[in-house]
Amino acid sequence: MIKSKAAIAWGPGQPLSIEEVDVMPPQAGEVLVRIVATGVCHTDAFTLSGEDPEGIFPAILGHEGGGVVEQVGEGVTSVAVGDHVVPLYTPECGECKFCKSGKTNLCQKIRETQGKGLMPDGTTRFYKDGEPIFHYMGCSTFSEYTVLPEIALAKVNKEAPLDEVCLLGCGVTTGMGAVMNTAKVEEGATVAVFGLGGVGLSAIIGAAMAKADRIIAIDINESKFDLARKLGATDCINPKDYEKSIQEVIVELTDGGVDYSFECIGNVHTMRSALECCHKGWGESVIIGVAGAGQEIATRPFQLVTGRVWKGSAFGGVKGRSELPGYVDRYMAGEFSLDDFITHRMPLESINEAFDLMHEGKSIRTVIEY
Ligand code: NAD
Ligand code: DAO
Ligand code: ZN
Ligand code: ZN
Repeated sequence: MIKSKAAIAWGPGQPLSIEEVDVMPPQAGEVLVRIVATGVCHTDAFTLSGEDPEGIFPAILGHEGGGVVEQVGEGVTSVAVGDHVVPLYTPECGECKFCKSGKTNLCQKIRETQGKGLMPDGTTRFYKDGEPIFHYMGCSTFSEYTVLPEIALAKVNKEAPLDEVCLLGCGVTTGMGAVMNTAKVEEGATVAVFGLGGVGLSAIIGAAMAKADRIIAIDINESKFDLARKLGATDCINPKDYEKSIQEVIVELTDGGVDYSFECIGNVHTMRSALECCHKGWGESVIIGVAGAGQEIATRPFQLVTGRVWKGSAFGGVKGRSELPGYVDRYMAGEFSLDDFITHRMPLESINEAFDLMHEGKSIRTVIEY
């Protein structure tokens, strides 16, 4: 057992509390990881708010990390002490029906226990004064030391700076992957991106890499527009500037609608706008944002009858162990930048400030450095 500094979420709506926790040793098939850095994602805030139907407390949140393997449990063969790793909330076992299907990245091998905040054997590795603390999304990167199943670790290039490629553990891979894997945007396409946080801006990077002709960026916070343009947006639109609906505005701007749209907000109304701004006959809309518990999407079915396609994407459709290391290598080769995303850096002790900055719309990503 070791001691670890961690930010504990004791309950919904409460600030995180920085405390020392006990971390139990990795069991068979598990790995102890020292987290070097972690991003703070909107989904952490969503769970902390109490809106997340899967939210369990007390828990150690965080799922956008980069770290170093400290110790391996019995039978672990694919990573070794000293390896650099990115934790995966979407693992890849390679042997379940989902992994073998070749159709999805949603490995289900440890889904049941992960959803309950537990390791695959049904227990937790975190304790505070003898009381169990739950894991979060199988990652819990808001603890300096965390334990993950081997199948939930991507081994990445040791040359890659962990305080930057940690962002590939969620937001950046999600946005880029949704464009390149889920939608498969092609050269010359017209694209609309709703929401210009870490995920939406990454979708813009993906669309620019795919050589989309026109990339329309939509947000109600205009302070995001400069960076969106720098990353490749050709048009930036604030829906509040128009009397008519944003879908009508986009349909008019694009001679009938976009080829692809991406909802990167988590709002069921903008999900509808994203679908309805797509071109009749072929436009595809990808939902990436996570909506609150119990919320439902709506549109007129005729929107789909007339050829628009509505789909969703988790972690950009990326298979973490086999494909994420390639994203890290592409970053190292200079194909895209992560610097622009990191608007703030701070120690774990200041993590509540990172949540405030996100809520105030002042950050893209804050990186917590241990
Ligand atoms: P973020 O909070 O940094 O960004 C959201 C952006 O949406 C902000 O710029 C905000 O100003 C804008 N926005 C809010 N309401 C709007 C509106 N009505 N119209 C236009 N713009 C509006 O969030 P993020 O970290 O980029 O995450 C975005 C969403 O993606 C969240 O819902 C998050 O939970 C989800 N997410 C999903 C996955 C996945 O795998 N599907 C992965 C990561 C994050
Ligand atoms: O396999 O049923 C499942 C769930 C997999 C989790 C995928 C979560 C994607 C969206 C959550 C936001 C991620 C930060
Ligand atoms: Zn995330
Ligand atoms: Zn699997």
